[in-house]
Amino acid sequence: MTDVAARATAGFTRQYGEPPAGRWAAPGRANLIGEHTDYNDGFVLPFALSLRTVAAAAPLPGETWTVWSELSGETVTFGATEVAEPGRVTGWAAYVAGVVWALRDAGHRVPGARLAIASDVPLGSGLSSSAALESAVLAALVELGRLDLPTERQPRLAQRAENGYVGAPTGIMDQSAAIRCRAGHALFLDCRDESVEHIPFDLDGAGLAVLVVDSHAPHRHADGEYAARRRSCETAAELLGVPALRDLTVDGLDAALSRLPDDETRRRVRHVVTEDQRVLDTVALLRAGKVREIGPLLTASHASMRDDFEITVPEIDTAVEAALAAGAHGARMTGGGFGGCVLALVDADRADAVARAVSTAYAARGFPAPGHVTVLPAGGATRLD
Ligand code: GAF
Repeated sequence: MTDVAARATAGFTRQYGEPPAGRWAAPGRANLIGEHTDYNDGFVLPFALSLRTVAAAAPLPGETWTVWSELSGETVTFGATEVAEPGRVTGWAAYVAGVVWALRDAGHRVPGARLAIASDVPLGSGLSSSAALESAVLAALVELGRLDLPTERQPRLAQRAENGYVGAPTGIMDQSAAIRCRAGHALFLDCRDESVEHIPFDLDGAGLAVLVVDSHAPHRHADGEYAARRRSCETAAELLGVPALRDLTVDGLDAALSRLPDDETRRRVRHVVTEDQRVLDTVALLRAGKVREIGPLLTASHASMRDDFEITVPEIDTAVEAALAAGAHGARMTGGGFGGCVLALVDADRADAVARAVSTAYAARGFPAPGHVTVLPAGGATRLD
């Protein structure tokens, strides 16, 4: 298939009869560690993928937005009425309308535009295709309209599009990764104050690779279960009298857990508090150049998601177990859960063998064949020309 930017340009030219004024790209992401910590004001450590979504765009006079998507083959047009209130545009175009809505709601004069979207980020794989779409569209509109919205404030706005317009109660991680990541680095983000540190993540230098396995498991009840996890965490923070679970520490964990009413809530809290600590420990190792040594933290994160947060599924657990048995230094599910992808830290020359071992384990359990790809940390949203 041709390059994603070329496909966006060709789509634009075919749909609108003229070339775009520019092309803006935003990546999907894998989260190295720190799952379901973002909406608890905690820490995350994602990195951007070289898989990207590209928005080719040109300004239009007035308040009309027309968007074509390669994936659906549809063109959707909406105007001021549809972006006056959340929910009026639905389906994939809601992510685009949501960005326009959130910008206008924040007081920006959003230029009308024509857009064409092409993407290499797989949908529904937990690699954050929605944040890539929002972030590419946002970058295009900010530049076309010369809007006063510095990069570090863009993730919050893209998140608002998703929370307020699309109606998904997600945290700030995915949009931050899509917008703020740097090539060769993981993004250490404090989700409370949105401060970031770019942590060198030199896989090549360490002779390592990150293998991403797409479980191809159907997302089971992902939306409802995600919202339920978020509610449990917020209720627990309220019961414990802290602004967010981030305010608990591993040292004070047992005392905090003893004040909670039921075992399920205790397990949810234990996941979040220990996961925050695992992010800090991972960052400390990476700062010291100890890349291989983060493996056990990744695997511990997976166990916590499986046993305490209960967001994994059999296909995902099978992939993690098979990768570890085949010699991965660590492996964990990445993303919101209930399907999606696993990442495994492997010796570069073992990546194929580990991928084969996962496929064999899948076949033995009768699961449809998984996908796999090795990835390197890439950069965040950018204008292409
Ligand atoms: C999804 C959400 F969009 C993120 O905000 C984050 O909560 C993640 O699940 C879990 O870590 O990707």
